[in-house]
Amino acid sequence: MKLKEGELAALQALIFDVDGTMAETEEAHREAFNQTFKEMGLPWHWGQPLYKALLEITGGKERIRHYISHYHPTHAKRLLKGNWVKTLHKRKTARYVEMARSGEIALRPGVARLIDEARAKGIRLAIATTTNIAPLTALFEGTLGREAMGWFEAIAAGDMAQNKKPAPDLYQMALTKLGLPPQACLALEDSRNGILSATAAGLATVITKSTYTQDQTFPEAIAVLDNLGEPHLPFRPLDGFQAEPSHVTIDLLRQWHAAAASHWRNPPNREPQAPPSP
Ligand code: XBP
Ligand code: MG
Repeated sequence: MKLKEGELAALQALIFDVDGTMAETEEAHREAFNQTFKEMGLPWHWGQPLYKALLEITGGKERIRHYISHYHPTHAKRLLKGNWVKTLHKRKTARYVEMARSGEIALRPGVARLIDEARAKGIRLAIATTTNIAPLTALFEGTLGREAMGWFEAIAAGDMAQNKKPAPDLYQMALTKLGLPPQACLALEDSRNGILSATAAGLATVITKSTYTQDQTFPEAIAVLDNLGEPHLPFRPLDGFQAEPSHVTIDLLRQWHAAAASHWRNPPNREPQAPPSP
């Protein structure tokens, strides 16, 4: 679908991040990493402060490689050789999948409700996540049900793209699969790497901060909230964002999306146009 320059596109799709946005998954990922280190006889343990720093690197394999290079440089040559990291990560994924499938990770407030409303109102759904398909499928099996994978028309996950977040690749892949321009979509994210990725793909982004991203700032976001809220549990606006406490509905997202679009068309600090040459 091609839009004319500056044309306002109605909201047609939501693109969800998964880890941190749909569910607070990172403690389960961390636990799965630590269990795997133990199982493989490694004297490593990722506590929360260290894991927070390591989350700067998206993707499990990339995170392990970064940890080895920066925290165990003398072993790096040996450990980074061949498929050792891949094997470790495969075992970690199996552990995480077990936890997620068992239902021990809950969706965050408002996520299931908003997905239901989007489906009922014909708003299309997509996913852009750095985690791989197996953890994503397991999370859905443990929460929304196995059929939920079919509700998302476009899934861009983990190793499907060459570059993980903050690169735009995963969001660009989701947009290509949807066949929509970024102006017709909204991204839902929880992290700095996530919003950088979405913004670089041209998407307006709503942030719901997660456990590990509380002290991150999101000047690019069209809204920053503690969560999506429920009718009985309103969201709290954060980072100076002005809104009546409420729960995020499709109508509210449409309003924010339209306001963001008019802002893009008339940016407040636009450079003065150069006068036409005589
Ligand atoms: C989430 C991640 C993921 C998980 C681990 O980032 O970085 O890598 O921590 O997943 P985002 P895998 O929410 O920005 O997509 O081990 O499956 O790679
Ligand atoms: Mg995330």
